[in-house]
Amino acid sequence: MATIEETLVLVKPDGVQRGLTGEVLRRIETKGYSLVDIRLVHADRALLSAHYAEHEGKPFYEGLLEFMQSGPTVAIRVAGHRVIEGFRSLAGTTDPTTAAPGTIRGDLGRDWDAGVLLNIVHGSDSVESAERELGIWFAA
Ligand code: DAT
Ligand code: MG
Repeated sequence: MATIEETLVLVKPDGVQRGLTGEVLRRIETKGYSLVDIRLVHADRALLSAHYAEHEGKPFYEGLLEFMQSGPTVAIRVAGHRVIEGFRSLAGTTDPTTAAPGTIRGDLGRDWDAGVLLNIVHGSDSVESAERELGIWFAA
């Protein structure tokens, strides 16, 4: 039997500002995953440059860090078998304009011409990313 995985889900500042935190939590819970920990974080540049290290140097990087500092983020530790790929499936693909209907990004997101894609949620993409990111957002 596989061990229970944990993943980091973020309701990003656009999702929090639009009042979608409850809707994201509802989708996680109705899928059957467990909420293990949750906190509201107003992220600073140091936290975000650690979280988004893989994207440093990309054209959208500065805009992404600026947007992520524009308001509070809700960080959630979520547990369940195969929850890492399961939440990525619930979230949908990166671009909300073309993300499949039925997904969080497909149902709730759109293009706002913001320079960076505003897509409501983040979900870790691998076991290694999840461990690293949970350590960043849930540091003591
Ligand atoms: P994901 O969040 O689906 O894992 P990612 O890790 O490639 O996507 O990118 C991180 C975030 O950066 C993404 O949620 C939105 C933004 N982003 C990615 N690619 C972008 C692009 N080409 N233009 C603008 N913003 C982008
Ligand atoms: Mg990613």
